[in-house]
Amino acid sequence: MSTEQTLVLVKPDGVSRGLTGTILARIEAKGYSIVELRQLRATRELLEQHYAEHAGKPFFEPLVEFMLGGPIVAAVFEGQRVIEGFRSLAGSTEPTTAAPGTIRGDLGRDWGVSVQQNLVHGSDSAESAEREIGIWFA
Ligand code: RTP
Ligand code: MG
Repeated sequence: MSTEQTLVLVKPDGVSRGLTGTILARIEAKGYSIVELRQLRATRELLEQHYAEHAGKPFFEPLVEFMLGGPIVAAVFEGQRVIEGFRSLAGSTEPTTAAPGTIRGDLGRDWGVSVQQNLVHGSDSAESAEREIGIWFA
């Protein structure tokens, strides 16, 4: 299988808790390589593009507000099956019940807010990865 790339975001909760290094180290330790890395403040326009599939859902506006709330670290990681591999490493969406051993399961929990603050984002398919890398690394 040929090498592929995925977009990873350390969301504002991960950056503000000082977990950027820990999270990036876990991904590198699994054997994936960083090919792009930057910290930035997202704009509403950027987030509306990134989360277009969720437009209109009840959590959309709280999600955008959360993602506007602080700096984000965006990275492109590369390796065989990295899209699937990173999502496995990240764990399921809800951090309270994400499996121990995963980023969300080990480092996250419910904070009683209106949206899941779950530390990371990872592209869910090759098409999403190409689209999202184009948004964050235009
Ligand atoms: P991601 O896209 O961030 O990698 O996470 P995911 O696939 O596991 O989750 P997805 O369903 O794509 O939802 C995107 C993000 O929206 C927030 N969310 N909160 N009901 C809720 O509180 C809720 N549902 C979704 C999470 O931050 C989730 O990662
Ligand atoms: Mg998703």
